[in-house]
Amino acid sequence: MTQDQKGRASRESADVVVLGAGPAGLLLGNLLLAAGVDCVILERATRTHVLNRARAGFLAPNTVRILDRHGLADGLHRDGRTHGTCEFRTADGRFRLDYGTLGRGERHTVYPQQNLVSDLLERYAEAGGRIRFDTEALAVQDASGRHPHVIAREPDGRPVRWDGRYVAGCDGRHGCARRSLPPNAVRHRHDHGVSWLGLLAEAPPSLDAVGYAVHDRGFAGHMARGPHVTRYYLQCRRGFSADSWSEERIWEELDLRMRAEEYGPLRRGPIIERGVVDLTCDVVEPLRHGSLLLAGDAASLTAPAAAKGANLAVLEAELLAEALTGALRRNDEAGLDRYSARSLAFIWRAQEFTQWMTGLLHAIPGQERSEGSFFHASLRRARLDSLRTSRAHQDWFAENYVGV
Ligand code: RFL
Repeated sequence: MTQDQKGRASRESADVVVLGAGPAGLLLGNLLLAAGVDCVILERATRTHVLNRARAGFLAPNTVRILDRHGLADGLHRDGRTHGTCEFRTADGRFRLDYGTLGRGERHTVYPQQNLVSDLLERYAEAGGRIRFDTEALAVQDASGRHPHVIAREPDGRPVRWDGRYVAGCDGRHGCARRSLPPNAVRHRHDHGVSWLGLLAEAPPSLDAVGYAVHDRGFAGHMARGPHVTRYYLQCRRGFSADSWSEERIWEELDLRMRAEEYGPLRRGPIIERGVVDLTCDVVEPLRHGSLLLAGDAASLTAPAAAKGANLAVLEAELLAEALTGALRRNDEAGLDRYSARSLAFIWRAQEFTQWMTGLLHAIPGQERSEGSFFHASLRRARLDSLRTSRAHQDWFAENYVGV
């Protein structure tokens, strides 16, 4: 490939141009390569950035099954830990749910997302996969026409045009695939109205369970990420700046909401990462627009309250790989025709459970002192009580909590 003499975009091609090297794009790339489908991954960030981005940690059993099915689970079996207990702490006391023994008896595997990304990247490179880091997709063009292509910017700033038969938009919530959707694409949005200060502490977990604290001052969460790193969340007001509180203030607030005085101290350590997350969600419908197909966060955003995002990304990547392989290896587009409806069924189930979980854990912000607040707080209390006492409710919770 050479740069056009007149400075126009140079041209390259692949049967499938995958945008984004997150869990969705990297799994898709691996599965396409394994099926003998020609593809390339374009990734806006640098390799170092991609390998160090700490996000999810709780992998659903279905995610592990998918990775197993394709021989991509060695790392998580070696270094991941299974996990099956969560603990709710409220003004009425605390209770534990051993969800690994409830419902279908399934457990999470705790394995940091950046480790999964690193495994997938390594396997993709070993298989000879093409990937361009530091290359930002700017627009997907002619997706419903005869010459679908992606205009991208190379690391040196020069434009490049990638022709493909299909474009897989796996470039997340702020990616180019979403910006390139035609006007008939619908984006259903919902704002849970809640924000979290997300924290990563270089400290061992403080309890052997996922901790959910429901407190008058707001929700607090505790999730192990490994023996030396723990994720904490503190509900905060919208517009809160992540740097507003000192580390001391953060630990005091966590102690208070997690009721450390009653249930034991939290193990402190330096806060190595912090950021504010607004709990919003959306779903794009449909997920196919001609040759452009969306997967992962590009297809749907779920608020992190129920840890569904990375798991949906893996599930959709497998469905999309199957569908693209059918189209390119067998000249059969039936799978692509079904892709959107099949994925959306899982997406809406995940959204529904996330909505339920968000309602369980939070007071409605801004309405704490309003007329309806007592009613809402009492409903939440009744819901927690039902979860504490009803085996049927616990089985339902377990099935939805670990499932996608
Ligand atoms: P990603 O991981 O965002 O990857 C998208 C990639 O696309 C690149 N990109 C572009 N590349 C080229 N051109 C462009 N124009 C581009 N624009 C963007 C980006 O650099 C990036 O590399 O999307 P993907 O693959 O769909 O995966 C989704 C998951 O990352 C996400 O759903 C989860 O992290 C959500 N999530 C959790 N999910 C779980 O299942 N379990 C959890 O425990 C969990 N914890 C979390 C989470 C998300 C969090 N944040 C981000 C709010 C905890 C947190 C704090």
